[in-house]
This record gives sequence, C-alpha cells and structure tokens, in this order.
Amino acid sequence: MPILQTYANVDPYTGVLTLSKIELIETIILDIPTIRGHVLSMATMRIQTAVLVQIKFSDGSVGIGEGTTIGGLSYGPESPEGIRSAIDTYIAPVLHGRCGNDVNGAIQCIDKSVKGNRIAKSAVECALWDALGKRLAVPVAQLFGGSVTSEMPVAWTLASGNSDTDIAEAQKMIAMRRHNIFKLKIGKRSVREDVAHVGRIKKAIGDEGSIRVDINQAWSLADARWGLKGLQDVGCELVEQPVQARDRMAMAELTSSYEIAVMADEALNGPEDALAVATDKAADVLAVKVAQSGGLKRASEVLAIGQAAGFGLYGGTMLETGLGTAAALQLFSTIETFRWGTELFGPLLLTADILAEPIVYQDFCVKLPVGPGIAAGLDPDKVAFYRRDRERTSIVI
Ligand code: MUC
Ligand code: MG
Repeated sequence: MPILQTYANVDPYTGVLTLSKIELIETIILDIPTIRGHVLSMATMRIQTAVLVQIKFSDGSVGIGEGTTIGGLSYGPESPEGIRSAIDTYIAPVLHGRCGNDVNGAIQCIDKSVKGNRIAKSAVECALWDALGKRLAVPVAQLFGGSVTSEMPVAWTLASGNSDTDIAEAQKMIAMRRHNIFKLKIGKRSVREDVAHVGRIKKAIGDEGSIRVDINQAWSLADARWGLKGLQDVGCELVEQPVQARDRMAMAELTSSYEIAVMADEALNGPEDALAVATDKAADVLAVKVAQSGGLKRASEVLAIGQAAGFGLYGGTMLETGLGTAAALQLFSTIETFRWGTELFGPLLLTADILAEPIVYQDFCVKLPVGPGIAAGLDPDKVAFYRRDRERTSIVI
C-alpha cells in the first residue's frame, strides 16, 4: 500500500471543512510508448500522451488528475496540446483563489467560461475530487455515495493488426487469467476481411472468451448492415460505434435490426448526449468514459441516465495511465450494474506505469485501489522521465 498523505482539515467542533484555496494548477505532457502498435480504424498508436494536472492548495494538500485522448486529433476534437493549453490559459485563471472544497462551484465556474473541452475539464475536476478526498481522508468513491464493489471484469483490446498475433495474445491473456473479454479494433480493412478476422479469432478462442468489436465510426450505414449481420453470425456479441457519432438514426436502425448488441461510444459526450441516445433508442449499451463525459460528476449523470433508461452499461477508457484509470475506478465502483464490465486496461498497454503503486489486475478483474482521494500516488522519477519537456541528452557519434 502506498503511503498517501491525508489532511485533518475538518473542524472538530463544527464539522466544517477549513478553507483551502486553489493556489496553483500545473500541467505536464507525458509521452509513454505503448507495448506494441495499437491499430485502430483511424490511427496506429505507438505512444500514448497524457496531460497530468496537479493542483496545489493553500493548506498544502495536492490533487492529481489526467486528461488523455487517443491518437492525437484522430479520435475526437481535443488534442493533448489543446487540453494543456485550455487548462493553462482558460481554466486555471478562473479557479485561482477559489475554495477547493467547492467542487460543484468550480465545475459551474469552468462551464461558464469554457465551452466543450471535456477532457481538459475532466482532468482538472479529477484533481479537485482527489484533493477533497485526501483532505477528508476518504476515497473519492465515498464522495459519490460509496463503493459497492472492490473489483470489476476488465476487457483487453486485440489491435496488433494481425489475426495470428491477436490469437496468441488472447490465448496468453486467458492462460494468465488476466482477461477473457476481448475487444477487437476493426474498420480499417474491408467489411468482408474484418468479419473473417473476427471469425478466426472467435473460432480459436471458443467458449473461453467473449468477442466484441469497435469500429470507431469507420463504417457507412450500408457497410454496417453487412458488418453486423456477419459479425453476429461468427459469434461476436457486441459492436461499438459502427457509424458516425452524429448519425443516431443509423445507430437506431442497427440497434433494432440485429440481435448483436450495439454500443454507443463517441456519440456520448456528456449527459445531454446520453439523453438523446435514450430518446432515439440509438444503442443497447453505453460506453461510459469519464474524460469524454467531462469529468466524474458528468459521467455519474451519464450513468444515471443510462440506468434509468435501461441501457446495458460498460466502463470505458481513453487508454489513460494508472492515474486516469484509478479515477474511473473510484466512480465505477459505486455502480452496481456494469452488466458489460469495463475496459480499464490502459496502464497495461503502456511500457511504464507512472503510479508508485500499480493497479492490480487479477482473475479477469481490475481491483479498486484502497486509499484516500483517487487512491493513486505518482512515481516522480517516471514523471520526470516521460515528460515531453525533459532535457534529453543526445550523444553525437
Ligand atoms: C475506444 O474507442 O473505445 C478503448 C479501448 C481501446 O483499445 O481503445 C479505446 C478507445
Ligand atoms: Mg470505442
């Protein structure tokens, strides 16, 4: 267990939290290589870039958060550089001097002066919750009503770009008892080739694992009609964001036309989108991502809408480091109905973990770390090593 600092900032007589002002918000860009190329329909990742946020408060407490996207600007409208600049230029100045305990007030204040930029907002908000949890000496999950589970099923993404490599990887994961739910990234090749690739992997794995696919919006509606038919015939149980995020009518048609479950991912940028997807019946399952939702609070609202509307729920990731993963675990552990499990495997895709104490993956589950705040502490040497602005020594030969 890492020793995580807590602060006894509650007045013993009144029970009121003592004032703790936001003094400094720092951002650092980290570039961490992946363990192999991660081939998605829109980009191949060899490095994951994370924006690390550290907030320092007047009582000496510190909160940490992460803002991460996938493949530069190829996944969504925010880039790592944009996330950092939005925080430094627009978010930090409006928060400076505010009471750190007033997280809801901070969220409102940011929303008033910054439109969109959900990942940037999420990183800052996470650091606020983390510090509040530490000051109160409780996990962030407690601030959302408390955990109902200490572990959750966790999928692994097969995305080497080669069927044989993917099969070997899946078999290794099953043998290690680390993952038996596999998400395949497809959409780069023709629909026919993709369905054959999925079929080969499902055949090799049999009943030892389940197969899902993520298209990342690459198919037209016509492609998707063929694709979903073929995928369900080869035993794939779920298809994620087959068509453009904005095309809810196409998502609704696919949802009602096939037995295979349809999941919304890029279509979900916060609670308003969750409501629209529910109204249009444009999915069976919601991939709930903390960063894409705009933070823990907005993600909890997406979850509430998802539960009320009877969607299957899935705990999604932006392939964050251990830091963003720990934050998501805090929120997801408060929900009893993640019928489709989670994919919080981000730290395992990276060649290094920036946490002092890595998150534990065991028996096909990810474990909820125990401790105050988001229950995650940074390894300062790793942060120093992977920061983009590190002085690098080059040897000229
Ligand atoms: C996505 O689109 O879901 C999640 C897992 C993975 O491999 O990529 C991400 C992004
Ligand atoms: Mg996805």
